[in-house]
Amino acid sequence: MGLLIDGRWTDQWYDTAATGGAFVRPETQFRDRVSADGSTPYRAEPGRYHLYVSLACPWAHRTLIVRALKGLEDVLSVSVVDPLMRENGWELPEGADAVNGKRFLHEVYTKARSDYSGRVTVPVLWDRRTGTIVNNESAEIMRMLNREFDAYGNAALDLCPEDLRAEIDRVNAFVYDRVNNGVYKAGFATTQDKYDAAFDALFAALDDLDRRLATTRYLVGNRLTEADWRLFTTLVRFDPVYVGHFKCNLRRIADYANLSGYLRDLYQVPGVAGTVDFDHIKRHYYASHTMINPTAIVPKGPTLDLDAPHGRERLGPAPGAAA
Ligand SMILES: N[C@@H](CCC(=O)N[C@@H](CS)C(=O)NCC(=O)O)C(=O)O
Repeated sequence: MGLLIDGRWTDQWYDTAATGGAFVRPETQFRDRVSADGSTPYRAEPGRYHLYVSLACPWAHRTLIVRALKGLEDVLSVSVVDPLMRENGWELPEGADAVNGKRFLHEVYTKARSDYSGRVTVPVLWDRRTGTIVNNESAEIMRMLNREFDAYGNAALDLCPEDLRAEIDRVNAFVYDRVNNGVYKAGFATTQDKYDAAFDALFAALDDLDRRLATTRYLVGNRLTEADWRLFTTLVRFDPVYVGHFKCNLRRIADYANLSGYLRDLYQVPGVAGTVDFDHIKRHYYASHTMINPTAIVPKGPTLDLDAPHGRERLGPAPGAAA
């Protein structure tokens, strides 16, 4: 694990000394936009863009879900990095990078910007035409895939309808801070008080979401939206990884009356299960973060049955009707 400093790879762990033991996620740097109408330098075109992802990473996973639900598999190609992220950061297995032929993801970053300084993260949206990174912020990539490629994908599905947008943004901000990033704040904290604070905030938020999902099938407007998918990628990793590896062990998702069925409901939406890879998920976390788990042993459990009935039909419309 490391980062680029003036275009040179340096192997070092997150610096929590500067923040009193707290994990603080750095700002993402590539923030350009693909546009349907060519109003930005990056016009949406089939076959032009490429996505670098890790199947382990919850942020990259969100973009893969939108790609699948919007039927963009043939429009947007994908490279999957190796689940292990060690001293060279993310690595591309032999033959995985059909676009740039690179071995390390940091080489893709320096191809885009030779003096780049910062972390080398997934997902990355690459433009074959101009040979650069358009964007490496999953929240923004999700929005682009939801709307800008509608000429080539499932235009009938809108995961962020205008009338729900303000509420989606509000829920996203809460879920991001307390849950998506909350598990990392607990897991990467290097002092007891920062861990305790992140832990308490996380479980208070999960309790709150569980109450909210007692009466509605989905988080916003009782339609299946981006807000649900952003929560889903953390929930699906929770019991197999965050409970043990990140010490988020007050409760499992399986113990929650409503979140447990909600997780299965989302998992069973056609196209979604194919984006979930528990082998990559477990191997990445347990075997990459050797300062948390020095032996790199990957636990065999728990047993999960996300195909079991979820019983949430009575609370709202089926996912297809939510379009
Ligand atoms: N803000 C970014 C965060 C992405 C992110 O942190 N990805 C992790 C994997 S889960 C990563 O690549 N970490 C490598 C590192 O921090 O060096 C996004 O949502 O796209």
